[in-house]
Amino acid sequence: MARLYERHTKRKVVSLDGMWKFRIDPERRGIREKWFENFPIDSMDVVVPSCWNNELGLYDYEGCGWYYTTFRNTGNHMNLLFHAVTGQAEVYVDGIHMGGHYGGFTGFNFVLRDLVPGEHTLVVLVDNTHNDTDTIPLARVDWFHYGGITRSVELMELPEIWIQKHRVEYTLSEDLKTATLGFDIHLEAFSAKAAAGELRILLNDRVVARHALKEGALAANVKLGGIPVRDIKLWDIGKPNLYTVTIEIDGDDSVERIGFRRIEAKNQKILLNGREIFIKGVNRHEDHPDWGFAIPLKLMKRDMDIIKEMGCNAIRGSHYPNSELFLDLCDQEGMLFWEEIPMWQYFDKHFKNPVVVDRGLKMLEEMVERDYHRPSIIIWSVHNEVDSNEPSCFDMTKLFVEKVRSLDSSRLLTYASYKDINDICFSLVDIVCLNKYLGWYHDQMEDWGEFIGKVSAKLENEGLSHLPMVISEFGAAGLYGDVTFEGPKWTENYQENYLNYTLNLFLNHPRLAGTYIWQYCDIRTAKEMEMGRARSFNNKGIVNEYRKPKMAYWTVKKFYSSID
Ligand code: ADA
Repeated sequence: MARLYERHTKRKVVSLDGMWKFRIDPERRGIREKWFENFPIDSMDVVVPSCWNNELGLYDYEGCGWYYTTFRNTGNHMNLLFHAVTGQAEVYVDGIHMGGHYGGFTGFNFVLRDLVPGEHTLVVLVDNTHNDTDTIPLARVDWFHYGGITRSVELMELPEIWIQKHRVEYTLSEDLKTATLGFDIHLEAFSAKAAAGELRILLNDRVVARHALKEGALAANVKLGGIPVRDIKLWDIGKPNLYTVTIEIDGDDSVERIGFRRIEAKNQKILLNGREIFIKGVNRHEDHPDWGFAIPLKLMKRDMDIIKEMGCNAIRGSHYPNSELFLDLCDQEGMLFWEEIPMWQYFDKHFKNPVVVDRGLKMLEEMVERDYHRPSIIIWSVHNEVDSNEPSCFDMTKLFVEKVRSLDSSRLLTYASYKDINDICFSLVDIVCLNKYLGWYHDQMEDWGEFIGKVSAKLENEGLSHLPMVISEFGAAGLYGDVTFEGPKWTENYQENYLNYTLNLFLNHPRLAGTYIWQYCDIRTAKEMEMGRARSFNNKGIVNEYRKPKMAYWTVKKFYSSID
């Protein structure tokens, strides 16, 4: 399953999820031996989507892997859509290279035109290698580089004229009672003979606009605006009022879900629909010992239920664009979301590397274009714990921020900083987000008050005192089941005591607009980090990797449930 609602009612959509053939390629022989034409017979049967690291014997494998399946096409033109393939993907249909895609957490597609009816082969090379020079993410990260076709694959039959992409925008009246809709729609035709007809826009199945299409155009851009929607029901935390927008032409349609809401940063506060909110957040990786990144819907729902039960109103998708299924859940359950690209702990040499900068820009573009319509997403973040005290970082961050703002000016923009009083990039963003582990890696938890004061004074001195401050990461490890009278570091007691102290300080601190606890669940870490991580896991989860609660769960619930 790719999404929680039907995005096309007129297209025939076939899921290619299921059993595929798979073979690892550690020596990278597949290209020269043309596996895309003759797939090796000594391959194994795997489920797509999944991570190959969850196959027996491949727990640690990072490298290249090849997938093979067949499909039958019913129509002349098909859209082949991958929702995520880790690292670099190369796609072959009937032995012909369709193209590739870089980036493991956003989708990509190929339009297969004039396909002869019958059976076709589909072969995918997945290169999940990372380095310390120019991949995003780098090899050294604090999560595991699971490999594979980790999210769904779909095949859609395309009519002669089809809706290639669309953007639904809206403005809200000051009293938040009326929305004005705007549309930017791109149509493609496979032949000039294709009949055009009429384009219609429906809001909750009611036609709100019509537009006559010109005959004979091979491509068309339709811009419509000024369409009023009165007495709107706002989307809000725990009140997920969603509207269905259908863009329809004679042979095709595209369905989008939107929510009317306004997010602002003003006078050190974050406002949702004109109301000051305190972000009660948690950092969540998409990780589980049995599924890796390829988490099934039921587990996503369980995570959402536990996070809501804990009193959270926000989730940070640390540290990459999440599954669209999980984001659909956030939209329909009224959960705020922070989305980012996996630029984790980069430094000067990377900021000056055009490959890194270009890849980062492309990932930001794909993330915003993919998830623009989601009411749950209130924050876009451009990197995590990079050397933002470097002038070269300021230059790169400026490019990244300009790219995101050019695609979407309606959301808050930030990055997660661990340079705090030495950071030189805060002027570029809407909110200041700080990752700090006082009382875990260094210093004492009692140093937090002074730390917040120092950063606040820095912002004051730089004329940035209007920016809200959020603690975007804080926490301590607690090994599940390790409970002692003394409660030293690594015990559940220490973690519980740590979160008790910090949440009590943060939730009552006038200068803070929110907190994201590190982290929701224990996760597997990369081999580059394992010597600093008991069990080769990051153990700062409030629940363990099997979602079993630690002592800290009830402390978080006490604090997060005590305020709105
Ligand atoms: C950093 C990083 C997280 C995690 C955390 C930790 O803040 O952003 O991904 O590694 O530290 O557990 O130390």
